Amino acid sequence: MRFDVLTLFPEMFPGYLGQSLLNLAIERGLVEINLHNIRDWSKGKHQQVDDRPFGGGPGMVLRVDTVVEGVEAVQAQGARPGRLLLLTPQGKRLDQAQVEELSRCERLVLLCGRYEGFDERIHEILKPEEISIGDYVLNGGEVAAMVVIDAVVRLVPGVLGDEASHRADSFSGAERLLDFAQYTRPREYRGHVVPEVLLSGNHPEIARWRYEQSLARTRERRADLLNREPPEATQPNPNS
Ligand code: 6GU
Repeated sequence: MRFDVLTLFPEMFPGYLGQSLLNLAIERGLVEINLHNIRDWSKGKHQQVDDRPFGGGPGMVLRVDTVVEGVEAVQAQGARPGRLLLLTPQGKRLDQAQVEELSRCERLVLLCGRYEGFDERIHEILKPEEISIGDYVLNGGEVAAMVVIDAVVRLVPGVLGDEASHRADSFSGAERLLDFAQYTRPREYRGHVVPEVLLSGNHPEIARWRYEQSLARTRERRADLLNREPPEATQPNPNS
């Protein structure tokens, strides 16, 4: 799977990309990540990528010409343009169903902005899918792009050591419940003990206990997950 990231701060990514699971996926050739500096498509000797908003107001706005030309140049590299995602707090909030769908794409192009925003014509011309990672404001889309890459890459076949392990994750599968509590040695620590059932060797009993745990925890912490519609079936996108 190929990712292309367009950002004003490509230097934010290598530390994160060198992290073990991702680095392994890159070394095994399962994942390719290309970083592009939006500034490379700026014009004039000042290499200005943003400007003051027409009509006044605070902050700066990313220029339409620089961004459109940068995205088009990156999309033209490679056999297919891929799916264009724009990271913005105005976007649709990312969830595991969308992560699963994105993990089936061959190529994703991620466009990171600053929170003052993009010239509106960028949206009109490029028609990106807009993604937010939650209801709070970040200084830029870079951390959000890393979140998208992290969540998607672990679903790429061969990346996780144990293929079964992500099927048991919170939010995956038809039933979207929080994970059950896990324990390892020691059996007792500062008077806190491991639940007896987990030491019983009775696997049907353990499975039942874990399910009840998940359900109780979800009811307590995230009741909103219990009243949701099942995830929609999604259509493959011919560009990605
Ligand atoms: Cl994708 N970008 C920014 N700047 N802030 C966010 C976000 C994205 N998602 C949540 N907050």
